[in-house]
Amino acid sequence: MTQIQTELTRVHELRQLLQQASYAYYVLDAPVMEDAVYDQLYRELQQLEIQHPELVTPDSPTQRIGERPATQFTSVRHNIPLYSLENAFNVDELHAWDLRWRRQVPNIDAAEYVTELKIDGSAIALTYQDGILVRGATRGDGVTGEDITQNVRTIRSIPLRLNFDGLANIEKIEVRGEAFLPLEVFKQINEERQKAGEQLFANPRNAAAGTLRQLDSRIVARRRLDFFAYTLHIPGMDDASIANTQWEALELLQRMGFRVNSQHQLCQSLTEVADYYKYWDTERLNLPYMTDGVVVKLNSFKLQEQLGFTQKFPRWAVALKYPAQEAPTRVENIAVNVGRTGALTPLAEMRPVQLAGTTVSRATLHNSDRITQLDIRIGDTVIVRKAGEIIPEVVRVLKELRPLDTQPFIMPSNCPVCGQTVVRETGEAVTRCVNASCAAILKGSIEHWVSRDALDVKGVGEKLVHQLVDKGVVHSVADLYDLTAEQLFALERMGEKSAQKLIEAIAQSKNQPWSRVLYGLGIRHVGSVNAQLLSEKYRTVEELGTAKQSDIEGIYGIGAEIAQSVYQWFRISANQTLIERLQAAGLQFANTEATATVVNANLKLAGKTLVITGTLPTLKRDEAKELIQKAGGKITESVSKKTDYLVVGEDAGSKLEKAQTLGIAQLTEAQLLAILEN
Ligand code: 1X8
Repeated sequence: MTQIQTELTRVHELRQLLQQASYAYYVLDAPVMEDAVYDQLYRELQQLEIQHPELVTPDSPTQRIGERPATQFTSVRHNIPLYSLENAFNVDELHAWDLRWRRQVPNIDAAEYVTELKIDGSAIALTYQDGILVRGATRGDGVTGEDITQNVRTIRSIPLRLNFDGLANIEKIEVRGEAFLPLEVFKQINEERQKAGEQLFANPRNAAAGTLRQLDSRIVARRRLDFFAYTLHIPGMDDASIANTQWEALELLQRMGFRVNSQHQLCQSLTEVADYYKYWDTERLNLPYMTDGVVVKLNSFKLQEQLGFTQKFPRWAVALKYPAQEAPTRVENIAVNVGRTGALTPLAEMRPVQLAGTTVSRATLHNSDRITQLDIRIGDTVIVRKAGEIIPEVVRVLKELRPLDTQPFIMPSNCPVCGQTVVRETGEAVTRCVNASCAAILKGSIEHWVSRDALDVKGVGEKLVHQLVDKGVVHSVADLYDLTAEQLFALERMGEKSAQKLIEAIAQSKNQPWSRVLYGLGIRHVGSVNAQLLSEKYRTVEELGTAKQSDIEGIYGIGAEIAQSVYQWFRISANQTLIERLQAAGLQFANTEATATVVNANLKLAGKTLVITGTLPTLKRDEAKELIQKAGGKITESVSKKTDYLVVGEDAGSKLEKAQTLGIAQLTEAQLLAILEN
């Protein structure tokens, strides 16, 4: 296919996707797509249409604002349209927006901006006549919405009568804002729906929109919707000097009795705006409601009026959004990886896509159950998600876009590396290669042995391990200790010096303590924490190797599954041979006094729950986490009554406030390190 053909195909695909998504959202009330995903697809289409204006058609989703509202509610025409906001996805695009409006009004240097959090809910317009709420309407397509007055009345943070203290009695007022569901309520609703076997809401925004369009307002009342007000329209407001700026309008809304989000800020420069955006990027995750960006508005109403609106957006405001955590892409291949435990893991190889600031082209599919459940096929368009630090995963398949000739994925019956028949035990989700000499298992085992938390052999990485195994130089972890500098020097791209250094690094690993050696053996279910627990109780490999399964299980923190796995591992003769060889090579299979105290010290935080907030002076987040976890502590994201310590760094935000309210002990980095070292 030529480039233009590919692009034309993509344009059709995007239009179909967007059309289906907005129909599902606006008419059926059964959303099929995250907003962030919609935005991304929309932008991609917009971009393609800018490059190829000849491809634009009147029915393209870019040519209108929204779908027509569903018919159950009475339609209402908004007196003033509810515009949507132009999106910016980074600070550069914020600057571009700033330059654009500045070109419209020559001779302006300083301007004030108001920054507010962008609430991920559903916009509504409220009309007050002589201070009484007379109408609540959904945004709809911006021009025509639906009359949801009965439902709006159930929202407790919306005043039914305005507080006019100190204000002239104003005949007509229109207030706009965002109706939303607190995350807590959202979770609860979905739990109930799950129990009732009903379709789950994809996110709080859809749950809020769906709730607002409930015909039975008694259900709405039970859903505990909330509302933040952010816009005030009073005819002749500026002339009457009722409010001259957005800042004053927010104050006035508050005085009238509305809930206004308290996190708004007056900024004197774009730098301050960018700082606000950066600050909330992480801090917003601690809020009890969902946000997806920051709304930036020019403060002065006079300036706003001067700038006016484009076809779709106000020129004086912009939505500065946070990068998508989800994005659509196409599965080009499903590869099958074999790990060190022999587990076969399907891996989706996808067209590269930008996700939360990184390029993603592969996602694990975990096991064949997961594939069957999602029914992922080569050629499918899928939604991938990156949540926190977790590796990307496929969330769902957009079945509507599936090409005609796809085949369901079938797990191979032979190991893709060694060709031996694979095994899937009944009741297990995992298919395994059980050939002890499978090259993939061997490579994985050696990579694990040399890894940082195990024997920490510096300089031995994936590439070297693959060469050593593929060339037949190494057939077992123990063979590493028989390597000579000459053998390494013979490998591709290996200098004499580096070969010598590697030999030294391998020799150095003989000093690593018994707990690390145990972890390095790669016994299933024995991670570094369990290895520490076991090595503390069983001070030599002989003690552990001859322990009864029930005794192992008796150790605090070790469950039946782990105990069984350890017990069985020592009953395999190849493993006994491995231990003998490693012992002969000089590795540590017993605790010395020194290593014993290290192990004890490492469990200083056993059973404790910690939360980290702010930037620590020397440790990176991950490093602090790792230290705490190795000391037996548990890390959670948010502060609760169950939190034992809050580790506080610079620029701590709402977590600190919450900890103070709950009276939770705080630690500085120095105090944390002191606990770990004592
Ligand atoms: C949408 C939103 C706005 C604000 C907060 N959350 C939103 N979802 C705000 O101004 N604080 S403004 C807006 C719009 O104009 N479409």
